[in-house]
Amino acid sequence: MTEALIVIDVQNDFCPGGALAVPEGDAVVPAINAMMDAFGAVILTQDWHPAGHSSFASSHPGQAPFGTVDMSYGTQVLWPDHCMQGTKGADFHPDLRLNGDLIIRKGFRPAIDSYSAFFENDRSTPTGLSGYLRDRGITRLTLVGLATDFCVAYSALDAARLGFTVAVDLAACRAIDLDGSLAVAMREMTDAGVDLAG
Ligand code: VGL
Ligand code: ZN
Repeated sequence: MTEALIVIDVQNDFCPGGALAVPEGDAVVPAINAMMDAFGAVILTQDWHPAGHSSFASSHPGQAPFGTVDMSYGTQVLWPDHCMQGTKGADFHPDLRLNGDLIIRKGFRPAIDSYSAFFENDRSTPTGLSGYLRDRGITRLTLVGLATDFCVAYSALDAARLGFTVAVDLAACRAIDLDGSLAVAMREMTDAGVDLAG
């Protein structure tokens, strides 16, 4: 049976020197490259924001990065401008193998953020990935990439909710850890039945 490797947001802006650098973000690249051949399907996600995206602090006068605002779909963390469409920051890390079957872009709607590979942050607008996986008969997923406590965790929780069998290989993930967000994410993933390997 086909198992998919879902590689979350291994992009320059999430690596050291990038606009929203995750500590040791680039350290996941060799591990992920080495894993790819063991999976029957490899899917890459790419955070892909238009200029002026509503998740950027710069779009909210008087707000600073890492604060929060209330949006129609709930609380949204405000980020530095990052992963803007067509910029070097939005490119995949130059050493990441790009032998994926599918690249799924997310966060392209100006008024809503999308951490998860499956749903935007309203937890209901689909990206289409679930249908793609189901059409290919894929029921088991391993998630890796950046950041453990945001896009990886949201993707893992949505995948579990959708009925996929989900593992997160923590050795091939790195976290932002904003105000305890990593501990919360770990507990939520454990409670959802996600296998936290690595
Ligand atoms: C991410 C914050 C904003 C992530 C993306 O990939 O975890 N985090 N956009
Ligand atoms: Zn983003």
